[in-house]
Amino acid sequence: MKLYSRPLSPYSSIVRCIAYYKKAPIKVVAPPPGFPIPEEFRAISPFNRIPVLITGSGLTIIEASVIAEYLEEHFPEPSLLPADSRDRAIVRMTTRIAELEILAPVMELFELFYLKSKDDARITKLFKQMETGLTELEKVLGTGPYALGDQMTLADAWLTPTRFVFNNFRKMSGREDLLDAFPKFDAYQQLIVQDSDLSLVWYEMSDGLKVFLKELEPA
Ligand SMILES: N[C@@H](CCC(=O)N[C@@H](CS)C(=O)NCC(=O)O)C(=O)O
Repeated sequence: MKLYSRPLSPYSSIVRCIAYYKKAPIKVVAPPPGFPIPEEFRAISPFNRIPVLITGSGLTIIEASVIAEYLEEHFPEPSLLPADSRDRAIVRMTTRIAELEILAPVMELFELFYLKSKDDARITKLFKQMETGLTELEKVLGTGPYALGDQMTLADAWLTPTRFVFNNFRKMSGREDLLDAFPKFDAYQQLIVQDSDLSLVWYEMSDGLKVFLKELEPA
């Protein structure tokens, strides 16, 4: 299997968390260099995005949540879903909240700040959506060692990159106090760095961020 990924891409990082945890025999490869990803990559990824998983039988799978479920089914051990259906629902709700209510608005806000957008109505709406997502997330987070308790789950794969982006997002948005109202999510960084697979992805993202920021510097 082959995974198209970049170290800093949050959606790719989710998949790498899962692949590392399961010790899945997946070759991690980069799409062609450049931001945005060059058009030639569309021959591999129909929407020109990463992550993309190419399975052993040659199936192209896109969308991090679909790749995550595929890997969970294809490499069932060690499992990233609890045995109990109620607990599985909580894991899945947490991943969806991270994806749709936190990561999605934050990624759009990154773009709007980068473009110095004056669309204040859209910015306010996205912040509100993100804060509602964080409020719901805060209710389910425990005290560790993983997001939802004793065992690593798909929730940790989603929350590791999600938590990572907030360090830079706080600076970029000028909202350093952004996570003060969400102490468990804020402290989740300390849990991540204690786990070998999650911390590996965290440090890959840190290195990727350094490279990205350097590339943004004027020559
Ligand atoms: N909904 C998609 C989102 C994937 C996505 O937005 N990927 C970004 C990188 S994190 C991307 O490939 N953007 C295009 C680019 O960088 O040119 C998923 O879950 O996989």
